[in-house]
This record gives sequence, C-alpha cells and structure tokens, in this order.
Amino acid sequence: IETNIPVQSRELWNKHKVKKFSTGEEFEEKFISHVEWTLARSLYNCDDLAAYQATSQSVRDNLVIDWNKTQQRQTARGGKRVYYLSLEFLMGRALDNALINMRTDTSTEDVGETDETLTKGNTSREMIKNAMKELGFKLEDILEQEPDAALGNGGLGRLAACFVDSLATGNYPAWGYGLRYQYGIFAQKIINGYQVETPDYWLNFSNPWEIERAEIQVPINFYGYVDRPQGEQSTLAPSDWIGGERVLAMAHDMPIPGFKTSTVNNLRLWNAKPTTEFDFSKFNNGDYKNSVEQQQRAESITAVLYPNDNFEQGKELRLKQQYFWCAASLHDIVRRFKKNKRPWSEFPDAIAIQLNDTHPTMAIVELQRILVDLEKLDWHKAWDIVTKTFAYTNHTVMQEALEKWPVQLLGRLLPRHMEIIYDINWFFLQSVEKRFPHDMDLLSRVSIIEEAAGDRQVRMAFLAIIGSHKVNGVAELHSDLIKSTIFQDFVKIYGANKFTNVTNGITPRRWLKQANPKLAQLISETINDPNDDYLLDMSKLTELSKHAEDESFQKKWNDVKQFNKLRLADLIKRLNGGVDIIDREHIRNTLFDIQVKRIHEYKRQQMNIFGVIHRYLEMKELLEAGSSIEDVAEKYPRKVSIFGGKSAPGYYMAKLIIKLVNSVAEVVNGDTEIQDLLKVFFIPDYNVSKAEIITPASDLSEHISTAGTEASGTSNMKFVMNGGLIIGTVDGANVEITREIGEDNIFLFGNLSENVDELRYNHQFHSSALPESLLKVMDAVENGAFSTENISEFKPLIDSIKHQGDYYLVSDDFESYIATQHLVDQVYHKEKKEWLKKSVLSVANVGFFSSDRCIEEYAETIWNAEPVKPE
Ligand code: OX2
Repeated sequence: IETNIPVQSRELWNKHKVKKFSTGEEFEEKFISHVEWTLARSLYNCDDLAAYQATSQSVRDNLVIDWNKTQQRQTARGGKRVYYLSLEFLMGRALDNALINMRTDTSTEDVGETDETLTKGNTSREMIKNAMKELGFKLEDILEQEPDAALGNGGLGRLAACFVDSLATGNYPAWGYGLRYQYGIFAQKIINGYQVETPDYWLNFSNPWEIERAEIQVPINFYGYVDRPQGEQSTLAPSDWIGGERVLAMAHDMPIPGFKTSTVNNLRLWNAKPTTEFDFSKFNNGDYKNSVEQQQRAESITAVLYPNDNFEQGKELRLKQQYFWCAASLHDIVRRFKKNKRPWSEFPDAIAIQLNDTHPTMAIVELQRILVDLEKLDWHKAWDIVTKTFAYTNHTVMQEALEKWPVQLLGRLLPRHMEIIYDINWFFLQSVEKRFPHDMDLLSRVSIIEEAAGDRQVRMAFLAIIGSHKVNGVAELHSDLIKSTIFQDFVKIYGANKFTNVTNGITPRRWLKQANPKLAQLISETINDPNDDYLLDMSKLTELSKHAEDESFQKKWNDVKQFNKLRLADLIKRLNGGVDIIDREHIRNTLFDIQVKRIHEYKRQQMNIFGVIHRYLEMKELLEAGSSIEDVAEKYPRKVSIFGGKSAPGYYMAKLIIKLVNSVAEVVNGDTEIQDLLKVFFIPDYNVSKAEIITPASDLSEHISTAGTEASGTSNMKFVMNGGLIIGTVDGANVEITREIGEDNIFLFGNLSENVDELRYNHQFHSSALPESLLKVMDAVENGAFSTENISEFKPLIDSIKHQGDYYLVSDDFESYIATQHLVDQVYHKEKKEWLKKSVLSVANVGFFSSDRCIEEYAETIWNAEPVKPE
C-alpha cells in the first residue's frame, strides 16, 4: 500500500503505533483521558452523559485501529468489494452492540468478578462493566444515555442495519452507503390518544460514533442543461451536463464491528453542505442576503428522513436526496476503483452494488453517465459494465409503494439523466421487439416510461430490473409473487434465472445476545457453548430440542420469560406515567400478546383491536348473564394486549387505528368489573431500543397481514428467536418460519394469498353478510362504546370494511382469527408444558433466519464475493 511517508520515518511511526486497550485498567486510563481531553471535563463534572461519551470514544478508539487495519487488508488483498446502497439504516444504539461484538474468547477468570445477571464469557463487556463500576458508574445507566440512530422507517431500514452487522461478522469487504439525516424518524407522542410527531434531533450532543471526513467532499449538481459538441445530435455521444445548482456531499463514517473478528467495516453517510463557491452576480446586484440563503438551502437536502413506510409521495426533495446520495456514493466507489488502474471492463469483477429497493436506482443511470460522458466509453460497453455491477432487491408488491417519478420533474432536476433513461429504454424496447415482434401491448407494459394521460412517469422498478443482473425478493412467497404479478413480463423477457429469492434474516447478536442476555446465558449453558459460538453458527441451537420436554429445563426457560415480562412491565409503567396496569403477582399466568410494527392497514392492527373488543364484549356479556369472574377467567384467561408503532404523519386511517387502540385501552383498563383479566396498552414511540425490551417479553406476537401483502416481515423472526410464539397469516416469511420450526409450533389462520383476488372481487360485486362476531364489534364501536366526545369518530374504519370493499379482508379472516386466539388461550393456560415445548422448539429451529445465512446467500448467488479474513 502506498504512502508518502519517507522510508526512514516509518520506523518512528511504528515505534509510536497506537494500541488498543485490552485490560480494565487500560480502559480506565483511556476513559479518563477522554473525559479530560475530548470532553474537557473532569472528576468534578462527569455525569452519565459525559461517561457515555467517554466510554464510546474509548471503545471507538479500539474500533478505529481495527477499522484502519481492515481497510488496509481489504485493499491489499484486492478482492471484490460489495456496496450496499440504502436510503435507510435503522441502527439503534451502537455502544452495547460494539461491546458485545468486540469480545475475545479468553476465559472468564481473568475478568474478575462477574454480575450473575449477565452472560459469562462476554469478556469485553464484562471487563468494561467492572471498570465502569470502579470509576463510579453503572454500565446499564450509561447505555441508556445513547440516543437511537433512527435513520429508517421500519423493516427495510432495520434489515440494512442487520446486513452491515453480518457483512462485518462474515469478514466481507463491504461498505454501506446512506444519508446522514439530521432528523431521523420522528419521535411519537400520544396526546389524548392521538399520535403527535415531534422532531428527532438525534445529533443534539455530538455523536461519538461518527468520524467526520471533512476532506471527502463531492460536488453534486442539479438542474441546468446538456451541452454537446457542435453538430453532434446523438444523446449516446459523450455530453456535457452544465449543472445549475451545486452542493457538496461530505462523508461521515460509522465503524461497523463484526462479532468475534477484528474486521471493522464502514458505513458512510453523506451530509449536504453549501459549496464555497459564491454567486457573484447576485452579490454584485446587491442581493447578498439572497445568495447566502440559496447556499443555506443546500443543507435541507439531508435534513430529514421521509417518514413513510411502504408509500411513495413523489416529492422533489426526495428525488434530490436520492440523486445526491447515489452520485456521491458512486463518485467515491469509482475513485477507489481508479486508484488501481485496472481496465474498465474489470469494474464488475471488482465491485458489486446492491440496491435496497428502488430508492438508489439513479445510481444505475449515474454510472452509465460517468462511463459515457466522463470516461468516454462506448455506450454499449458502458451498459454491459453497469448491468453486471448492479443487483436489485424488491421489498413490496403494493402499488402505492412502487416508485414513479414524473418525466417532467426528473428531466428538470437531472436533464442528462433523463436523456440516458430514454436511451436505456430505447435499446431495451428494441431488444424486446426483436424477440416478441408486433406485441405493442407488451412494449407499453414493460416500457420504463409509463404513458398515462398527460402525466408521463419513470417506473423506477423497471429501470432497476433492466439495469441489474439479478433481482431478488425477500421471502419465498414474495419472490414467487413478484414473478407472477408485477414483474411477470420481465420473467418472460429475461427468463426466470434473473429472478431469485433471498429470505430475510436478523442478527442474533443484537436480537438475542444483546436484547435477551438471560436467554443467551441459558442457551450457552444448556448447549455447552461458553464462548457463544452458536451466535455464528445457529444450527448449534438444534441441541436445545433435546431439552424441549425436560421439566426442569422448561422451568428455567419460563423463568427467563417471566424476567423479561417484568422488565417490559417496568417499561410500560414508566411510559404510563408511573401507573402500573399489569398485575405482577399473576404475571406468570398473564399472556403477553404483542403487535409492534409500523401502523398500516395491510398489517391489520385494526383486526387485532377488533379482536380485543370482541373479547371484552364477550367477557361483559358473561358477567351480565350472571357468570362469576372465575367462570369468565376460565374462558378468557388473563391477557395483556400490547400495541406499538408509528403511523406516517399523513396517513389518516393508520392514525385513527392508533386512536381506537388508545380509546379501547382507556375503557378496558378502567373497567373494574373485569378485574385484571384484560389490559390494553399502546407503547408510544416504538423504536429499536424499545424493541430490545419488548421482543424478549412476548408470549405471543401478531403477524397478521392480509395474505400476499407483507413481503417478508422480520419482527416475526425476532420474536421466534426470543421464544415467543406467533399468531399469523400465511404470508411473507411466516411460511418459511412454519417450515423451519414446524406447523405444530405456530398458530396460522386466515385466507391464502391465492384467494385474495377472488375475495376482493366478491366484495365488490356481491354484498355477502359480514360475520356476526365482527358486526357485534362494529356496532359497539359505532354506538360510541369507546368514544367520549365524537361518536362517529371511528366511522371511517368501520365504513372501509362495511361499505368500501374491505380491501384488506378483515371480514374474511376475522372468525378464523378469533377461533385461533381461542386456541392460543387454551394452550397457554391449560397446556403450559405444551406451550413451553413449542417455545423451546421454535428457538431450536430458528437458525435459518440469521442474517449471516442471508448475507452468505447474497455473496454466493448474487455478488460472487469472498470474505477477507484477518490473519
Ligand atoms: C419492508 C416490507 O414491508 C417488509 O415486509 C420486509 O420485511 C422489509 O421491508 C425488509 O425486507 N418498505 N419497507 C418494506 O418494503 C418497503 C418498500
């Protein structure tokens, strides 16, 4: 590797080489030096926040040493690099994750006294916990100081976060590229039952996990016009794009440590900054203020994450974000490639770029522009390189989530890119016409340009398919569905091999070890794996099966669950203003039923809350008919129904669902007649760090989307990994979860995706009677049983089912949902041993859903990339 340092100086550099701390004492020294030097504080004013900052800085120092070595090693070995482009990285907190991933496998004796509530053998974390204690701090409190890095909406962003963890753990030379939003997903407050959004200014206190790369600044252009040499007509010829507005992209790097490896990868996030160029014409015209304002506007590009999940709004600023990020990232990637002076034809051997949904599709066009306009490659040679480089992951079949940009807007913001898109489309359509002559219908169906009356749009998914060599869905059912529905024509054109499946996964380091240390400890003891190697090879978990019916083991297993339920009960109490709604004495016999995810009609939280209402009404009816509370408890045993999740700020129906949940909670929780048999709670501001408390505490979690709508789901995997059972529809990854853990261990219900079209059709043309059970619920809601002021408040929710075609098929699945919930009650309360057996067997067979497996599949079948292992 090259360096400008003269040979005779290098010895000196080596003599003073920085060293990682490796003992508690070395850590303490580091910590104090960061308190004094980095924070300019001292013994006399070091609070928990300062301690968090100093701890993070110290840990970061270790990571940076490994980060540098990793980058040098990856450059020296010259293997293929992978770039994961995602507009969202829902990272959560970094410190605890770093402490867990940094671990080494020394024996537990040399770390001193260990806290029995923590897993043993977790050397680094234990060591630092003890050192913190000696310094006068409690690690748990310090960890709580860290704000979540919430640069994502939901599953798509969290998937990217799990992927970078697995890429580092698997030693892949891989970087993530994203945007450094100043405001992540909004913080959710619940006021009078309604969602209220407040800004998430997560960079309030300086962020110890980012390294500002002030020297890496990429100029990015927008607007302007295209210029070609005199007499040159063809848009295929190298052209000059004269931009009209210019901003700078500045890099911020986050080190991503792998688990039990010294590989530390990079997540590079771009920040928009004004250029130092100055508009002198404006200045000379006396318009100084205006020219400063225009510069300031640059920063708005990376100011805020768009808060929509599975929905595209088509706003100009969003397209600006997308191009800004794609252009900066590609510039960076190309610059790195050019250092090696390899021929352009080898670009796809050196680089794989994965597109997380269609958000980064402009990267395809930008690379083609770089190759043709700047590097002067022949159009077709360039296009061959482009298509061999990119691969595209689709995450949804829902129309409202598929990106389309008006030709008019795209052409104005990025005039040269619009020309290139037309040319890509022209060559593509020509090849289709050759293979399927005279099929005009086909041509218009697959054209990148959608020709709707008056409003021509660029279909980003089609552009992504045409510009990639592989397209994958995120669970088997979903990958089959995209082939038979939205991308059917492209299967005909390209053949089925271009389309593949990589079922999603989650990182067991965060979602088992970090979120559920008690369960992790029980597992490592039981399968005799003191160094937690199962976190790298989840097939080791199958050992647990042996103990599934062992009563003394079941008791330990259950104790862990109860501990986690108490932990969640504490959180709920705190969020409920200190008022406890959960009867702790009976917590062992209280079923925790949890649905936490973005609020969306397709995810059917409305069906869940209707189910709760149904249960409540039935309980009341029994009481009114003279049953004793014991009799009622016999049929409807203790349960806490827990909801959580954010609605897009402009999504009226989703917000109404949140309000209904809160209104039902108020009535049910305040009804002393049913005693503590049923409680309902909406957890405000669901995020990654809350998920780490919530997930381990579930007895049952709900994954009840209308069949065919949830591409995969990933929280289903998290709950199973934590020994929770699932009630779910035959949708997304639920199908494969069933296959892996066995159909006896999951509560499936509802219609299948192949019947959805017919059911919807029937709703429109035959008004079939709604089930009695659902009518009863809807009557109660309509009659104001859960309204205090406005009786008709929830009418839109009822109407969408009763009078507007019930698009999400709540009425078709409701009875089977209720019946299945009944079965859940019976097994939980009458067959505890069976329940615990199912729980153990679920964890034993969850290994497939590790994101490590997922990344291996991408590496082998899509990227053709190999790990670069440290010596
Ligand atoms: C989500 C999907 O809705 C979810 O099913 C999937 O598990 C997740 O992506 C990760 O693949 N925006 N978010 C998603 O899709 C889109 C579009």
